[in-house]
Amino acid sequence: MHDYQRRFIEFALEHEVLRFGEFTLKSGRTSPYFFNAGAFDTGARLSALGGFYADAIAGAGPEFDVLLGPAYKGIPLAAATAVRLAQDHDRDVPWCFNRKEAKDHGEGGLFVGAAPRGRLLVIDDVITAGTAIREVIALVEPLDAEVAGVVVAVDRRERGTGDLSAIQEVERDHGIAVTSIVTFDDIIEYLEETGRFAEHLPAVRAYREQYGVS
Ligand code: OMP
Repeated sequence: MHDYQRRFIEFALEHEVLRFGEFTLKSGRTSPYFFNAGAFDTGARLSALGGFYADAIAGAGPEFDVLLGPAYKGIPLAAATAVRLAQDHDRDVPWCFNRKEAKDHGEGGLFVGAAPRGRLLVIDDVITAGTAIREVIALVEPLDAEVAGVVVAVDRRERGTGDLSAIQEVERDHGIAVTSIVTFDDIIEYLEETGRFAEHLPAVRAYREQYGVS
């Protein structure tokens, strides 16, 4: 694990964005942990989060033309990432987001901000079973654009429909590179290293055993 990944986990724990307990996921699975990006709920926290995404993109992200933040949760994430790419990495990149419902007056359309053309880099919070990310791929299909990559804060590394992780399935089916700031394995490594939240470790390990990919 890199130092910035450890700092990210500590930052998420400090603001209770990453919590341990019992949570029902969108997929119906009962998880011993949950990452709620919406809990980065002040300007400074959102800016710091954007800084982690920007660092991940600058470090390992694919080539892209426009950042796309899928509604709703991806919108502030893409905005904060664009700001920090400009501030910290001297990269002033165009960014846009979609509406959930197309607007038929004013400027109209489904997208707001820069025109979603060319290679899009999707900024999202978490990938579990891959449902949300497949919706974004479908959204982009009619456009003169392609999803070149996806950056998420947490890759939960859970199996999708088969033995591969949801992310591996997306990479295989769509040829899209997926980058994450941290994975579930990094979170477990952090717990093991520090001894923090030791009481949750058995449930966390059991969950990886049941739903994780090796
Ligand atoms: P999938 O669509 O199954 O990949 O689930 C991803 C979505 O689940 C995210 O965009 C979140 O809305 C939500 N989620 C979290 O935010 N944090 C988690 O730790 C787990 C989930 C989830 O429900 O799986």
